[in-house]
Amino acid sequence: MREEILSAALQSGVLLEPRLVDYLADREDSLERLLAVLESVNPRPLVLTFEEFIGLRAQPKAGPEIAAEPQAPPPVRERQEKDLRREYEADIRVVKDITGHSTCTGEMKDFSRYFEHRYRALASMLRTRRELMGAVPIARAKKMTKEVRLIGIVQSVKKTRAGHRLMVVEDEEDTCQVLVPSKGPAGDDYAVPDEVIGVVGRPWKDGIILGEAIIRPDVSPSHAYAGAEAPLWAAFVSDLHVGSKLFLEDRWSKFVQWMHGEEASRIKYLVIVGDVVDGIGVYPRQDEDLVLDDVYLQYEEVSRQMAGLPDNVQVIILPGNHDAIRPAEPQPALPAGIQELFPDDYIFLGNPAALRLHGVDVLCYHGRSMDDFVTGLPGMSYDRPLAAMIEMLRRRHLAPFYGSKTPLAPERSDYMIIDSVPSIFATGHVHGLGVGEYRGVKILNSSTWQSQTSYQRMHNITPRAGMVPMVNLQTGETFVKAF
Ligand code: D5M
Ligand code: FE
Ligand code: ZN
Repeated sequence: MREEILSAALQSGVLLEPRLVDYLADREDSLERLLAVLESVNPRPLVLTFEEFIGLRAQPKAGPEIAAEPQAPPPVRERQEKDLRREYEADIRVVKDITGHSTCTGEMKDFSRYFEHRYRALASMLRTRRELMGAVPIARAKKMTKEVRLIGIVQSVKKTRAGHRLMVVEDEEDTCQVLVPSKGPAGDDYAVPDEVIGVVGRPWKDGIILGEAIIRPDVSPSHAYAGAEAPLWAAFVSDLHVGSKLFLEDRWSKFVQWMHGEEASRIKYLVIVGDVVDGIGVYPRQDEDLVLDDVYLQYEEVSRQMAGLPDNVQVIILPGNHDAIRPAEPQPALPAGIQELFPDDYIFLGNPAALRLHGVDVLCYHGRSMDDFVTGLPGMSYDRPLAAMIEMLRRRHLAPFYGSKTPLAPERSDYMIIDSVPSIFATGHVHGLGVGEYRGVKILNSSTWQSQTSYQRMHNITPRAGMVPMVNLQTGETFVKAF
């Protein structure tokens, strides 16, 4: 089959992405599907990617696999006069989202431009910090004899034999070494590779600077939650992993039914922060965990699972690392061919996305970089996702680590920078749960609807499934409901 597919593609003058070849190789109807897609695209791309292929399958397949209607009739709505969702139209402004703006071609100049932008944007935030008044370029800092203040991007961090940390820090012209003594004032303040920091220190020897304080752009201590005028709530879910044998359909249906009740009548927004489907080929031997091994069918099933939600709830969907879109962040919204499977009023955004719900700034990010924070920063763990989210806010960056577990696309500007501090910051990914606050920012991590996979068991990750954090947009009050 593999050879037939490759030769069909070759004859059409199109190269296939290896992931797409793998996807097609073990499917019976793949040759005809591929030919149909190749027929329908004009102009033909030089390389056909997996996402494009999925996106181009715009015609829903006829067939008995997926019922068009939810199997159970929706519950009768109680006390409709209290349904504020009818009174208030959705009010959404997308503030920042890569969708439609990606320019990344993966060339060398993209990388340097990307890091230049990262450095400049974060350095200008750092320059407003009192501690960094009078910060000088590294080239000058190296020649100073008294206290030095500088701003740089962390190129590397090494632990010395004596247990201190030696960093190489870089700005636009020069680099220097900064030694942070383990027992010094900054001894427990760990910098991670590729983050932009301010250093306050003094010259030591051999051009090395002794770091006494590491300054982060951070959130101002006076930042306060800025609420909406309308008494509406937003609920956050993620990591449904539909298509997996371990998708918790019963608990998800309970949530859908609960959304019809009086208790939920103020929930205007349902934000899904990624990993809507389980996808295919995302982790080793995933096929053993799947009930639907076609990603398109998985999305059809998601659509069916969501069809029972009340009409006036505004659904917003972002992709995660299991979804059918490029894995490199920032990820654009799900492709049109998948969006078509859902009602017209659903809103599909990229990951991350900064938006305004009824005037309240909400930053949504699936949370892949938590894998890097957990491995790269002491004190972090998968069962305390809020701790990693606070580290993102302190660094004003969602994913500082470049070339680690989080794949990053070097776009013209760094979409992972938190350039304006939101009132609500929501993530998913770790299949945990967390609701808290950091300097007036409500921080939420939104659970999962998948029970533990063998892969997660191996990595000692215990999910906390079926929990829904929600926020009162007006007051910032939070609430978690278990299903
Ligand atoms: O992520 C589900 C959980 O699995 C989450 O806690 C992260 C963890 N995970 C995902 N990928 C890895 C790797 N490569 N190493 C260790 N842990 C990982 P999900 O995105 O749903 O698969
Ligand atoms: Fe997930
Ligand atoms: Zn994930």
